[in-house]
Amino acid sequence: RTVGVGVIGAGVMGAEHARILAGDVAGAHLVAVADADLSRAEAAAQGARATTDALALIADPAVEAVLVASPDATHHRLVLAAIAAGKPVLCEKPLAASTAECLEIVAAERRAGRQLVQTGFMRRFDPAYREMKVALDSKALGALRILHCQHRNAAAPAWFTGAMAITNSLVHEIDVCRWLLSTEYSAVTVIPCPSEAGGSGDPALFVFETEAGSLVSVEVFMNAVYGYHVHAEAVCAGGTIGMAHPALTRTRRDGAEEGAFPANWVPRFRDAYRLQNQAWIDGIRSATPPADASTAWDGLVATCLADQIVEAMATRRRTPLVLPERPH
Ligand code: ISE
Repeated sequence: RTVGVGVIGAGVMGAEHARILAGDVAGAHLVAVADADLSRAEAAAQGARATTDALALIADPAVEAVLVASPDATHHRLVLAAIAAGKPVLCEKPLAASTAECLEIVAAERRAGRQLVQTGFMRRFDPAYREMKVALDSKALGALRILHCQHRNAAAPAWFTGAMAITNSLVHEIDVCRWLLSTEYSAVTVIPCPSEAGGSGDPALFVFETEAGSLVSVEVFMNAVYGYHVHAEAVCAGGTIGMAHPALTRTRRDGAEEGAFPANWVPRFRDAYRLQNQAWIDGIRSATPPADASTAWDGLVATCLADQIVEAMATRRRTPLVLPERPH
């Protein structure tokens, strides 16, 4: 028996999730897609039901699990509705817009008595990050000193506003680096590019100190022009391990060598999304949520730290990072 999934949101990510769930994941079938724009929902549904009513989709008995990929501000309400219906929910990042909203989700899940929420930090399933994690966990390269990360978009998406470089983009690094290094952050220093001071803060450098005594440096550049490029290199006492070029092939001609960059994150993380969604479905079918996946608490950590980093960007001071007490 396969799990019936309803997808909410049919933008870039919702359409991609619907495609993955309809064809690329074993043990699942796509039941319905909801979007405020019915024609967009229909296009993503590929013959499954299409609706403009997200709450009706959650209530639909044929929908056994819900994937939320609607605009960030709607996540909180929809995740709470899925929990109230007792349905597993995979929510695109960020889990919610504020720490208070995330805490509500964590509390609602606890009241439900079982793990229902997975946060869509898919990089934890990316083969390159996983290879780095295996190497770092083995300590074969010695203790980690610095993890250098680059997070570049060719151009900020049209829907980008305000502090989204932090709340929508940097949150990926916040999540994947603490997972990769099995540590929490103790402080952050934010340095916006001086020529952009008082302006957009793009690009900006974020330097984290971790409880494990290492550094994590992150460049976020939302308008890097040349393409989408995410890179990480771990510098350890006895060597380094970093990602290879994102393209699988190189072309040589006219005395030069080249490898293409994708236009956005969808091709770069295609495997990660598929493996994440497969792990989610496997977890539902076996009643054992995937061990490595990002939980509601991990979603809270990312949003909570992002809020503090937005403040740190404004003050430009080294800022200690704190988390609320984790409910037991
Ligand atoms: C976007 O929302 C994503 O989630 C992408 O993975 C990220 O790289 C991009 O910067 C975000 O805007």
